[in-house]
Amino acid sequence: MKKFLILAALSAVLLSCSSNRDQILKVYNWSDYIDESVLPEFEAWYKAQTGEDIKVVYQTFDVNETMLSKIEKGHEDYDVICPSDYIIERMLNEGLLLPLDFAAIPDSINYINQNTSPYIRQIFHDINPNIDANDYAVAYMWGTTGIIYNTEKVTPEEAGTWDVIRNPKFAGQILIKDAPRDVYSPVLIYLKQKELKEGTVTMDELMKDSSDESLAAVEAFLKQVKDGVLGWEADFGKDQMTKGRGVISLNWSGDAVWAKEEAAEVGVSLDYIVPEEGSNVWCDGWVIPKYAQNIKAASFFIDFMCRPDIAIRNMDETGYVSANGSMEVLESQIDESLDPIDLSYFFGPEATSIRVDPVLYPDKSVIDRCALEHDWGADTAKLLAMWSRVKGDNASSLTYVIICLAVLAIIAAVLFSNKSKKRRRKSHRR
Ligand code: SPD
Repeated sequence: MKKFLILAALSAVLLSCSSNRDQILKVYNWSDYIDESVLPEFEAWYKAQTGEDIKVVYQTFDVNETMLSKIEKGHEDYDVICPSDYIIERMLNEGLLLPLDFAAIPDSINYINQNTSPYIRQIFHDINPNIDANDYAVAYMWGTTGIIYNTEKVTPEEAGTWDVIRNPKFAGQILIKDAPRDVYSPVLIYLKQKELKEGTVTMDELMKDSSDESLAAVEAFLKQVKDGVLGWEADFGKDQMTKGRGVISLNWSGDAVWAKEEAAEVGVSLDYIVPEEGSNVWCDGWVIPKYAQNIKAASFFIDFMCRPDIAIRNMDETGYVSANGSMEVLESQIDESLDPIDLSYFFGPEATSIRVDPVLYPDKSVIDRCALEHDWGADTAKLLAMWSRVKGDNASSLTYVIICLAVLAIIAAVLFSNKSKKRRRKSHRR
């Protein structure tokens, strides 16, 4: 017994040595947002650069709010995470992020500054007028929010307005992203189109509008939408579209690229449009939270993600578009069969006529009708409450009906069994 206890204590010591936190990198990213084969490659690259071992522990989330709560409330020790712009803004305001310091990375392998598109650097700069988010975050992927539609069932005119998500013609075939902010923004833009046209409100003001009046208006609209909703989805919408189960999906451009390609292989034709009223342009970026335990490996990881060949692999796997504005990335996406687009806003002055998929890289006219979301601070609770009222009402009325039917069935069964018992007793007595 004594020998066994000594052995057990020894193994515990050995185990704690082998899980040395310096040799672990905890990454928390969106699901379906990386080519996972780059993770072991990072481990080998890190060893080659530093002579140190590293093991990536990779976890995923579906919505910004889940990830945020793990850091805000749970103080979890992730080393590198990938929030969206408005969440980066919130984390900056709350002092939850560490400033980035790439001093440990030799210039010869520093891929960050030389590759990030100036357009994306400007987006991050605009996140907060007082603190430059570029000092705390390195952009990863970016895109727009729009409508994926089945071109055999829906015309571009029908899909080209946000009103399509409550069009009764498509009831039961509409998928909506289960992402409150990313649904609220386009619906509010749709509802305020008159004011936008008249110039009495700007897109930027709408992105900051958390007033009770606007929340109520969006809630009323979404309550009209919900009867036609096939699913509120975090990640299965693109798949449902490729199988032809949904014909309309309020979604992100990266999911649209993925879905279009997959669908084409099984003979389903999908396309993507940013509705005419305007929408949201977004960017997700790598940051190091203040509870991180391995800042060195986190910095190397962020750098590795900016290496053009790694960026291209992540794009090809996920359908999303890298924030990397290098010529290598641009050339990897060229398709000579497509019409040229002016992408100088993203790739620089030479890129005025580039043949790429406009879902991947929208032209400037689309970008000009899109705006960046902003953090609402404490008002976010009002949005989440509205969201659960919208989604929950549907479930609870159905739930009430099911419960009532079940109770009635139980009462009927009890009454029936009592009656037959009495009948049996009577016939016994006779
Ligand atoms: N499956 C990964 C999806 C990540 C998309 N991020 C978009 C955030 C928009 N606010």
